[in-house]
Amino acid sequence: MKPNIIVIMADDLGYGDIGCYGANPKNLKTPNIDKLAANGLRFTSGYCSASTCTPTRFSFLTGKYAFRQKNTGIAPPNGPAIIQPDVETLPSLMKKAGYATAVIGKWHLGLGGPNGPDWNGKLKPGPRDIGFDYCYLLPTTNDRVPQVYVENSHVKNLDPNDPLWVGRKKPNPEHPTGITHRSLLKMDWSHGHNSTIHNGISRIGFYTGGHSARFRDEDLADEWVKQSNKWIKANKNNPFFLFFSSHDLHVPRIPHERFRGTSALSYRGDVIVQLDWCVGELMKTLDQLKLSDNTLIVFCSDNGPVGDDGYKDEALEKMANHDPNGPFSGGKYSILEGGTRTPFITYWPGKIKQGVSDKIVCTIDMAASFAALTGINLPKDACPDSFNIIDALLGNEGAKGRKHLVQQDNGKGGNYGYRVGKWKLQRHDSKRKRNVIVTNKLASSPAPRFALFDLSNDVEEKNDVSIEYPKVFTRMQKELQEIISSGKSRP
Ligand code: NG6
Ligand code: CA
Repeated sequence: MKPNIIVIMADDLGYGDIGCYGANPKNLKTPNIDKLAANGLRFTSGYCSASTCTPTRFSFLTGKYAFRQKNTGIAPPNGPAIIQPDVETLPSLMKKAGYATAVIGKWHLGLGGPNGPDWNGKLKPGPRDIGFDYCYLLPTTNDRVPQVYVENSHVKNLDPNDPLWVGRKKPNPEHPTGITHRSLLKMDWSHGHNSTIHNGISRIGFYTGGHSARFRDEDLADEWVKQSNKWIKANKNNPFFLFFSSHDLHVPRIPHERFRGTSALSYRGDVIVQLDWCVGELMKTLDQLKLSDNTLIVFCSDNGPVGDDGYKDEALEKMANHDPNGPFSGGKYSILEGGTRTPFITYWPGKIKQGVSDKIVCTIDMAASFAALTGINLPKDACPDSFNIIDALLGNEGAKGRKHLVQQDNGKGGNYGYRVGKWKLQRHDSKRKRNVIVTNKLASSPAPRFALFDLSNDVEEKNDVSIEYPKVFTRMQKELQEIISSGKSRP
């Protein structure tokens, strides 16, 4: 039988945030994720496509660099569907291979037509129009309104007598916000995040109504696990593809009560422990159903780490000696390695040998790779930047991984990283370099338009060697421009 595939994508999880990538057990423990690594393949050059959420998720599902399409930057609460129904996607390929497909967790790729989501009606197009049979979603991120689940094409538990309204402007002068009712908040904001209040936390955007549909932040992780277990059980007799899209550790970081204080850090540490628990629960379910030996699990992240991302949750103050970005510089919002080089583990008992791989692999490659794994022909123009690197993902002898990779920050027209072997080219079209995790507060410093680094002795990207290696420097600039201009990078 064809193997089941589960992709577990963490949110804002950095390279150094978990035990098997060097996190000190005195700060936090991640035994379940570590178990994946201890019995699977841990990549040291595993990447997501971008250093923010929406473009990475877009690329993951479409196999296309997000800088090729407008509106792929961080999606707002009322953003329309970004991936159009006629596009070949990872889940549509899996369907061709006979798989049942589902996404459970954070979506953040827009819902509905050009005017955005019809919250009280049918949320179409959505995941079910691009290849998922089933979806159970947090529509955007939990720091954005509204706090409701979307099951398939509808807001779950919505009472028609209390319609849900979502907007960008304050609906009436009395509407309580993080500014007018700041003293009532259970977690204060530090920048942005000061509009409508729900569950004692103010958010980005405004909403009213839909009270029966609203959830508690504390319960999200439990809900993803519960719904995933249910779906896996219902599909245990056929091959399935599950995109488990965790919200941990995105802000607002609100662990369930039972996870509070489980790390020696702030809530940021506690929600990593919570994420690890989710991984353990999924593995337990697979074991119970005797599916473990026939299931490939990929564990990854959607962008690098950030300390203060808009709430006063003491993430920075209580970081102790924890290195969220491991040995790298930069994090979320940055094209430095810390922005996109993130945990990446493949696990398939009996099939993948335990080990550590230095091959370059990226979340964007899962489309072409899983098509190959499941015997599906990838149409020539589909998923134009996705490479079949299944050999590298499975740790097969002689596997090569990617030759080159473009990294980006947010949306179209931003900054780029371009990695080829040990070389890393930085291209800053915006002329600012973001190095968020170190200095924080979205700190940015002036950056030259182009710079070159030798990652074999400078993973921190500190010494620009463009003058020493002029040929490499100009060749890589040219190649990057060709990849950007040509509309595709897979031959
Ligand atoms: C930013 C938010 C940040 C986070 C990010 C998206 C402010 C000041 N900052 O605009 O908190 O939500 O968007 O993160 O509002 S992502 O991981 O989903 O890309
Ligand atoms: Ca993210």
